[in-house]
Amino acid sequence: MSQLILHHYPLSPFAEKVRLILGYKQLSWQSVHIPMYMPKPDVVALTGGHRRTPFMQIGADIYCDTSLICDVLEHLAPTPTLYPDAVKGAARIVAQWADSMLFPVAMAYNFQPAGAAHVLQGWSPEDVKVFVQDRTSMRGGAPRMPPADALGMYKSYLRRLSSMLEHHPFLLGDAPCVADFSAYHPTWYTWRQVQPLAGILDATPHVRDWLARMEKLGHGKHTDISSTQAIQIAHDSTPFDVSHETFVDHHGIALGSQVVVTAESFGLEPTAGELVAATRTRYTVRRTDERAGTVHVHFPRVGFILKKAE
Ligand SMILES: N[C@@H](CCC(=O)N[C@@H](CS)C(=O)NCC(=O)O)C(=O)O
Repeated sequence: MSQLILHHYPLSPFAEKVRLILGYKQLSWQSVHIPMYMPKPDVVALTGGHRRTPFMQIGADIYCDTSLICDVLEHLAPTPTLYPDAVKGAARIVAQWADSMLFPVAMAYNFQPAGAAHVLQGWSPEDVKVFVQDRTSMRGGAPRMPPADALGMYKSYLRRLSSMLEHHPFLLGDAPCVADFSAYHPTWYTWRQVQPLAGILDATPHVRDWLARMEKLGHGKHTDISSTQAIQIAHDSTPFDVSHETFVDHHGIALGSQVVVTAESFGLEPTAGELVAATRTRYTVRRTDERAGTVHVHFPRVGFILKKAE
């Protein structure tokens, strides 16, 4: 099998979720650093439009969204599991809560003026301006949550996590599961990236200790490659055959149709191509790029909208 390639940047919380899972599963991988904001021509050459961070590549197969990346990594390396049998449903539900509720609250807290100044120190004023504009337009122009509201919500969420850690070392038991990785990345950001604001964690020592336990899992073994090399790898590879996968149709869109897949919210750049698979849990779109050749781009159903191309 081709190497796992993670396209990411060091400051990305969602990328930290995947890096730590790669460490937990002791996988070796190749690392491509991508830009933090648009334009991202080498990202789009592979994904066809989707611009969120991170995404994973295996040869000519591109996996978007960390929930799908988790499933793919679990399939490739089932042990240790992200979905322990006894808490399978709860693990996914808590992970989804952390990714969609805890994350924006934590980031609104982390990016209050003192946090933003810390993270962006050393950036040129032009870079800061472009970054802020990029994230504002990703939110559809909506303002970030006011810091005072974020503070109260974040404190409540940290207390809830702390309660979960009172009787065992990880959120749902004696070993980490997907919920731990999802709750880790926004709190890791507070702890490791915005130290001036990390005092908020002092009120929940269980959470602090758990962060330290999680960090020890590491990132696995990785080597750096360039985005040009990654595109060449895609170009020289053939996507996995998906023709045997059971087709599940909820849209009245036949396989072979030209479709567009878009995230449900935040970062709405669409990916267009031919629908070649739609399973219970994911869509696969086949597209051809001048530089990357023919690739299969995979999206989870949860969080994405499938439409027939106009
Ligand atoms: N649901 C997505 C969320 C990913 C996400 O929001 N990533 C942030 C970075 S942590 C992002 O894409 N920011 C804009 C960018 O990197 O261009 C996932 O699980 O992968």
